[in-house]
Amino acid sequence: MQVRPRLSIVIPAFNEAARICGSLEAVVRHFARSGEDVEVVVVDDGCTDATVETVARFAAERPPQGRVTIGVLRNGRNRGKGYSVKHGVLMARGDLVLISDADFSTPIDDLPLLLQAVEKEGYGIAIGSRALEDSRVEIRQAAWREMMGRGFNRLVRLLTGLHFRDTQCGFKLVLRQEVLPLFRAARVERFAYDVEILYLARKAGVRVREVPVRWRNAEGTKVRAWADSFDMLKDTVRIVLRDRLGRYGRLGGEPARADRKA
Ligand SMILES: Nc1nc2c(ncn2[C@@H]2O[C@H](COP(=O)(O)OP(=O)(O)O)[C@@H](O)[C@H]2O)c(=O)[nH]1
Ligand SMILES: [Mg+2]
Repeated sequence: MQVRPRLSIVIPAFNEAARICGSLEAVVRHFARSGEDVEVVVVDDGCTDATVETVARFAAERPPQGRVTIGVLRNGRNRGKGYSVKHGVLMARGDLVLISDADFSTPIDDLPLLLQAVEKEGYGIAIGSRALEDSRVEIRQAAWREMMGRGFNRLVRLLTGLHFRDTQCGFKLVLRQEVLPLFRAARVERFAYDVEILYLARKAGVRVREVPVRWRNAEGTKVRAWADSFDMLKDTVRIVLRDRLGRYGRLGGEPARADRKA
């Protein structure tokens, strides 16, 4: 069996047969020269297309280079991006976990920016951001998505008191040991999962750094304009209510401490 990787890459995937191979190729290329052990975990979120077969074929046919292993984790049915990321992070074996959308709109080459924050500056979480002065948005999202993104982030700041400019960028790096209690407590299964993790991070005292990254928006988004925006807002309100009602309990309680000793 492969030695425990330093880095796991969790990719939530819902019907990504058309977009996933280019992403996996870029990942393999990125690590080809480094020789480090990297584990890619594609989380099959109840795909009804050929995502799983496509990933399996890629993993089987890829000429061995570097030490990247590629596996698929299955949700059994469609549960949502948040559930998929949680499933992936809980099962990942690396000390560091990169969470990325299947289309890698933020290229893997920007990983060192996040590593700098977590490995060198001591943050538990580094989140890619498209909304900071130094962010490099080279291919923009559709105007309605940008507007929705800005509006949603404003509401998140208002409702939660968090200060981030862009909670929703699909490129985040976490220190697994520090975030395990957060992901264990997390309940949001769809697109507002990021808000919940950031909210719980503040509650648990896990330090978060927002890092400006590149964004070359890939076509083929599956986010639905109205239905998903409404869900995200509803879930954000629920996060705050759940917390007020004490439902998140003591983060970093017994299981997390036991983990830390392991
Ligand atoms: N739409 C959708 N995406 C999901 C789901 N579960 C996991 N995902 C993944 O979540 C990510 C969303 O990325 P994308 O559609 O490119 O969103 P965008 O870049 O924000 O427009 C992709 O990797 C999807 O495959 C789901 O149930 N619905
Ligand atoms: Mg995308």
